[in-house]
Amino acid sequence: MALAITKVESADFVKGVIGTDDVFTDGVPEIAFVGRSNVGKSSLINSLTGRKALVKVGNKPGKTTELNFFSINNKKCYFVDLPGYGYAKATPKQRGKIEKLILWYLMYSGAQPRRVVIILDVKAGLTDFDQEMVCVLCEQGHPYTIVANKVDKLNQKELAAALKGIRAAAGGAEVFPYSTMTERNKAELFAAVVADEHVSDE
Ligand SMILES: Nc1nc2c(ncn2[C@@H]2O[C@H](COP(=O)(O)OP(=O)(O)OP(=O)(O)O)[C@@H](O)[C@H]2O)c(=O)[nH]1
Ligand SMILES: [Mg+2]
Repeated sequence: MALAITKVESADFVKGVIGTDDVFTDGVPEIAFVGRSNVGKSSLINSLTGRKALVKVGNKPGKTTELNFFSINNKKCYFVDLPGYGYAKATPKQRGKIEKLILWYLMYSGAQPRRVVIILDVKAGLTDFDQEMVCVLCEQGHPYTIVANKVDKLNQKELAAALKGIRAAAGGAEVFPYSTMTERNKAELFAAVVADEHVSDE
């Protein structure tokens, strides 16, 4: 069934989690946001919730090391902001820890996210770990949508070429071009990701 959320009325930080927790199994549907460090995960959550500063943006890349839960409309659903992977300045140990936490969340935490949003920088395309993410999501049967963010950085021709490359690499997955700066097509993205209007499940 589609989530009955057509508009965000409230958005509140609940908690940051790094291991087993009731929040994974409390029956509140989850929408998870994953992607490389700095691609705009937190900006996307701010954009979709219409809050400028619900989640801190950009000031300390690689500093988020927890799974951060936000309650939307008094626990109609959670948005889960995941730590970014592949942060260039992180040590291999820090990077390994974050990758493990993300994989643990998707495979063993007991969470059944309604949808996982994989965010990319449209200029960078799908990286190796993004591809691994796609494989894990397929294996786990978690529905996902790829958002190619920061389209404001490309002209029309560059954008068409970049999206073609991403779609080819993504093997038929839904790829949604977006910019948290212009917020063009926000209503469509909201419908696809939050209201899940394209899903006609049991
Ligand atoms: N040009 C452009 N910049 C963007 C866009 N979205 C986010 N940014 C910028 O990209 C930087 C990173 O944004 P964040 O939202 O903090 O990215 P993140 O993925 O949450 O980063 P981590 O939490 O470090 O993993 C910030 O400087 C944002 O202002 C966009 O659509 N276009
Ligand atoms: Mg962030």
